[in-house]
Amino acid sequence: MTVQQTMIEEEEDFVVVVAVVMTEAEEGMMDRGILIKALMAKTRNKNIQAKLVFLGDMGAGKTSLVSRFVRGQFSDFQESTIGAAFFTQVLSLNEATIKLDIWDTAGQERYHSLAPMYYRGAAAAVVVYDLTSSESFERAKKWVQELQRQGNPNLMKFLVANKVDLEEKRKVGNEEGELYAKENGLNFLETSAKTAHNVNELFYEIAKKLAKAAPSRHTGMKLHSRPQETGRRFFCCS
Ligand SMILES: Nc1nc2c(ncn2[C@@H]2O[C@H](COP(=O)(O)OP(=O)(O)O)[C@@H](O)[C@H]2O)c(=O)[nH]1
Ligand SMILES: [Mg+2]
Repeated sequence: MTVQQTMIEEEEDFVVVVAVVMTEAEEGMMDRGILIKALMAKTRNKNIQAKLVFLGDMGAGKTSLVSRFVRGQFSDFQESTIGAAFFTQVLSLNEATIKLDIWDTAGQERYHSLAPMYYRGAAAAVVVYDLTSSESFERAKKWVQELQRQGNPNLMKFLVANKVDLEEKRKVGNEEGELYAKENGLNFLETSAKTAHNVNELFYEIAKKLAKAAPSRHTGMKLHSRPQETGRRFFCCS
């Protein structure tokens, strides 16, 4: 029995590799060209690479949400992020394979000037607040305003109320968050990085919306906004 690795498609740094396990008999019978064509037909869905940025007050749970999703872990003693942290995660949907480049920013004021670097090139932004803190919600609103003023107009925006496991300490009602999101054209979700409530849902919802927004016929596209001078904005397909 042999394992053949067949490169189906290459798009700069996004390569789809399919491993095929065949017996020797099958190997003898199988024409490699036919095999590759069959695999290509099977995997001919969209390959999308998208930049996703997490914004919000320090302590809201940005790193915990990303860590819960990417590593399946949660720590009650999560260290503060310095500057920003980068993660990648590949999500497979029926209609697309999405590689998310996730930027988890630090919430501290002293890093604020760095934020545009992260959200300007993003396809989607998640603004997180801690539902046990009204200040955190106010800070989230400031981030939303900044995105609306300076971000890409096509940027997909999500508002996330985190720490829903701390119901007894809740300061921001579900309706309050939902209403603000609705009025400002944001998608809204309440999550808990601690219990994992709605965490997968958040990332898959983002992925689904990105897949839907991407043009349907091409493969290997990148969902990053391009600088204004290129004359192309938001979805640019290489
Ligand atoms: N109870 C609870 N605590 C959380 C949750 N998410 C994060 N935390 C805690 O809140 C603190 C700040 O989290 P962190 O992810 O560092 O926030 P960030 O500054 O936004 O990245 C840490 O002590 C986490 O353990 C949650 O969903 N529930
Ligand atoms: Mg952090």
